Amino acid sequence: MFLKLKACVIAVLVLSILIGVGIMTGTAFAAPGDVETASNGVAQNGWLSVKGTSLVNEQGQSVVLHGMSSHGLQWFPQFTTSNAIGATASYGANLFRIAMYTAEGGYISNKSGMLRQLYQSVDAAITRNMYVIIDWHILKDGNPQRYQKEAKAFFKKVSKRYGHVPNVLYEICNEPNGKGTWRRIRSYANAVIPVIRRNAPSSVILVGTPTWSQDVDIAAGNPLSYPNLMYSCHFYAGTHGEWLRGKVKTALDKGLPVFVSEWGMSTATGSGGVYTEEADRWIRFMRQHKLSWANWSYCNKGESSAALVPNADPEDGVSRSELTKSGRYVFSYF
Ligand code: DCB
Repeated sequence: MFLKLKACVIAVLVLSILIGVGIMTGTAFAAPGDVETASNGVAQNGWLSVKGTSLVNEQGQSVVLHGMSSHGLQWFPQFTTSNAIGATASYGANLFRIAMYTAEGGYISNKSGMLRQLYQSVDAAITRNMYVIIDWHILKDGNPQRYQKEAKAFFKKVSKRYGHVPNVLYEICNEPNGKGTWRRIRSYANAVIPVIRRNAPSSVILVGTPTWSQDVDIAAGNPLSYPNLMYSCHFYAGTHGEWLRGKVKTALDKGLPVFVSEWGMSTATGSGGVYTEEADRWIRFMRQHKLSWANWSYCNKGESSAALVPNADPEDGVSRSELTKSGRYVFSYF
């Protein structure tokens, strides 16, 4: 009897130590597929800011964000629910990027519908203790000035709604290309940033760079003058190699803070590959320079950059068998 009681007390003790350690390390029995909150997210890091080329948390320590980017919100809304985003947190992600296309059936042609979906998605990421990027996903509309008026109205609204929460980062132009030169991006940024700053005085803002957000070296030659800005560099492992890392190196050496707000394991089309060896080089490079990143993309489209296999449904969590080759690779680095 007494022995049984003793065994019982020991069992309870061991169990509570296990639970305690789990909670402290934030890994409380996080089996892949469990839906939960980020363990190194907003509650742990608070408001972010930019010091030199580094992203730092409220305690002044450097912090690296990593997670998935959604595909176009107009096409894959089922991947931005609270459970779907939580599934990436269960693998260790502390960031989620919401790609809200301007063209291709996105915001410009369906303002109220897209705004509703965006709010639901951002709110979902917030409940998962994650940082979340609101991405004004210009692409076919190469020059961000094309929809500058709409961008100002949009960022006024969203910054008013989210300016008081530490979770949100604002990405003002995904990938300028074609006529979207640095001179034009600069002028656009100088029009949009003050609109955001009125409501979100210190939130981190990401600025896209010319040539599908590759020319960070050009931006470094004439950066903007606001604090708490970072500049986007995007890469696709099957297309962009050492030469693009060279541009990032040049930019960092000049003191430009860089954020990899989109990258993929495919070629620049979103398919082809995947290119694991080149991705290895990029991962090493990003670790070395403490670059934050979001991977393209969290969806089940039949293309090699997609993280999930066709028909996978993230609503009840994401099992390893639902991950594509790209998904397995990327999720292992959260
Ligand atoms: C970027 C875009 C992103 C695009 C991916 C892959 O574009 F930010 O929206 O995603 O990279 O191309 C793709 C999707 C497709 C979809 C298509 C159009 O994966 O499913 O049909 O968007 O909405 C890039 C990036 C780099 C370069 C070119 C593009 N580059 N681009 O270096 O030439 O032309 O889309």
